[in-house]
Amino acid sequence: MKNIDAYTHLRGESIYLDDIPLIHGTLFGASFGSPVAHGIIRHLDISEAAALPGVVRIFTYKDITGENQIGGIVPDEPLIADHEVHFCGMPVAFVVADSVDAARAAVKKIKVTIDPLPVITDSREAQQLGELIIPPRTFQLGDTANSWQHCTHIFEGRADTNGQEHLYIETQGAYAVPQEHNAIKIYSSTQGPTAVQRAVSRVLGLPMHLVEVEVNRLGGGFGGKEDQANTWAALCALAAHHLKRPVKYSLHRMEDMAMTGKRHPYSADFKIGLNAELKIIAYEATFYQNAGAAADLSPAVMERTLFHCTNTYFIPNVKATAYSCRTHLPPNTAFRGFGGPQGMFMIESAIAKAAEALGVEAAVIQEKNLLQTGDEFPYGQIAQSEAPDCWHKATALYDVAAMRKEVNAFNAANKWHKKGLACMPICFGISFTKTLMNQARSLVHVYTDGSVGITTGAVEMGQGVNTKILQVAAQVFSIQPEKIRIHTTNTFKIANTSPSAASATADLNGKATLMACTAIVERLKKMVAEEMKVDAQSVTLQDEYVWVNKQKTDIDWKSLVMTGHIKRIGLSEHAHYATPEIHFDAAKEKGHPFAYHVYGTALVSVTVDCIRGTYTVDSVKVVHDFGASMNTAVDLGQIEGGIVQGIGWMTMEEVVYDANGRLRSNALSTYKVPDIYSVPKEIAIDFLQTPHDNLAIFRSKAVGEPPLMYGIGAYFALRNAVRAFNKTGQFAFDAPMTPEKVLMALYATQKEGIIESHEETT
Ligand code: LUZ
Ligand code: MOS
Repeated sequence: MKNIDAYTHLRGESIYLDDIPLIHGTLFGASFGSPVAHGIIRHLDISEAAALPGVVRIFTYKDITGENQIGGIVPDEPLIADHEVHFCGMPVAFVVADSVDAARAAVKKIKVTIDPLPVITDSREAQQLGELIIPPRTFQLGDTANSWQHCTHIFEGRADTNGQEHLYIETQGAYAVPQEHNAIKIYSSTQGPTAVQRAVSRVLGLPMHLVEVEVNRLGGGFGGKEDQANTWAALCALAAHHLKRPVKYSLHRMEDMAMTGKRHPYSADFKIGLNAELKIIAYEATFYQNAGAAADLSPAVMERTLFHCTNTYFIPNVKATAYSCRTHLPPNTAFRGFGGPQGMFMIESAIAKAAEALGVEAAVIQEKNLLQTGDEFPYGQIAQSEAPDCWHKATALYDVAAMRKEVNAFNAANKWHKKGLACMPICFGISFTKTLMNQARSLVHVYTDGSVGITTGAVEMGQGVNTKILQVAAQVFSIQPEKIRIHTTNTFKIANTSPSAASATADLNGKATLMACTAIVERLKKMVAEEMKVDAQSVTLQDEYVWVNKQKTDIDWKSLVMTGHIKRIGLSEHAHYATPEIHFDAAKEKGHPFAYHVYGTALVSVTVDCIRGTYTVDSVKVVHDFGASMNTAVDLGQIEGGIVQGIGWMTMEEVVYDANGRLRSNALSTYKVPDIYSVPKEIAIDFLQTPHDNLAIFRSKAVGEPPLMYGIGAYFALRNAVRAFNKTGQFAFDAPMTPEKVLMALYATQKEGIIESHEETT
């Protein structure tokens, strides 16, 4: 089934925040962000701005009627700066005017005097100063300290990953409309309608039942709108609440880039020990997460780094520690993979370091250490592993031996162009790591004309979740998709939703929908069975008709529904689903946090121009564990997009802050994302249908985040290509591998690498 949004997307008829018809009297907001990353506010002068034509009012923290606080996990983030600023772009004032232009013109006339304080942008520096968001955490398996003596080879090193701009095509925004009795309705471009509801309720000092949040769809989220849509919603709501007029704020691209957090940069130290057969015996890692100026989701992101620090390998002795470090960057936040990719990059760097020193292909080490069913993760869960199947199918299907031969032949024949190949196996845990978040609800109404309306907590952001939920209902009711409509996500219809995140939205909301639809069907079947004096088991729905004992009757869906209504059978249901089996003990750092894992293997090959440092990704060939895909078109799109986004993070996307904490890569002229010319020339995806039972909706495994991590292979493929040209030079494990860094690596010498490489002890 094709994506149900394809038709309106293609015609430009899909409705995003900025397409909502405006109510008469609507005003427009714009945020004045701090020009300084850290300092004390001495004086705020809004007089000139307030006097401009069209300006209605300028709000500051003094206007907040509730609490000046939007922090979720840790209450450490004021909505509007009061006396101190903690990052460039932190809201200091909110202008409301009768036009967008007037609001932005006024922002330019606001003057603030700030006494500057020292600015920290580096996570290691913050850690040394004791600037931690939460106490560090350590995951442990076996005993690393007593393992090193059993290792034949030991390598130590450092690896770094940079941030990533979400670059959702639709920027952040909100539209707040006051209602009677002080209630407020907010249209928000958010992945988390309940998160917005909570933040607005807190800032305005209103109970949650007076705060309605509605979402039609987003033009992308990628994690950037899991927590950080709250700010704009709360600012608009505050103004609307005071002025009793609708207030809208849709951010410009440069405002969005400067004011919102990104993927967390990480720095890590690693130590890896292998025996003579190249089995990894021990692995230690220390992660320094750059959280930015407030907690936001950083503690949860840090936790997922620990969960994924051994990627798809079994290592009997592991010790991984992570620090969430407070700096003066905009608070970094969720981004597809949620800390997992950073953890996985570090172990892949450790393996690459070992492979390079030992003169073997990294693939040899990777293959020998793949996670098997029954192996234990460092957090105590026992693996149901599809890793070997994915790996062996990929290497056979795409003939990795032939690919490697081709690369070697090319490199022997070409002096100024080199090819590189890397294998990238992945493993990603599906469920929110916070167990309580793994619940969802669905509200299903069947109308007397046989049409069906469904509301869930799922937010459609282009990932196709509504298509999958619709498929669930169509299958249970056995009716045509055209008879079903998925309604907007709304906090007054579905309460206490988890954000659409963690790849889990289709599973959670799909299962709730499955339960709701099944309950309605069961009631209708029982009615038919009683009427016909047959067993309820013998009544089925098929092809829009009621069947009894496998015989088609003349009762079609519509008459079934109408009869149900006449007989006063409930045609609506609200169902609640909570993922079974999962638990986690944070004191012991052990448990069974994930409903299941998704596996896969990618083969990535690249060609580097050794004069210019430029490169192309020739191919990405994947075998991916889908369980049993319920929609191959939607899933294919997710995989292709994930791969390209992952490659972008690892290669060309470079977030640059200067020492004063100001974003320099603040527009698309300076921040480069993959375009049609830089995407892989070939992407091949094999759908591995894995037979084991799982907790996914219709056994169709979650597909949102896992494929992003195939992109990590691009970094190591580039590294291999560079090393085919420069066999002795030392260069750091430092992503992204931009053309500049490739060029420097191509000509790095043994002594003076880009950063000095750490000595190996063998
Ligand atoms: N968000 C969240 C996530 O709150 N918890 C998670 O575990 C998670 N995982 C991936 C992406 N977003
Ligand atoms: Mo996400 S990183 O699943 O919002």
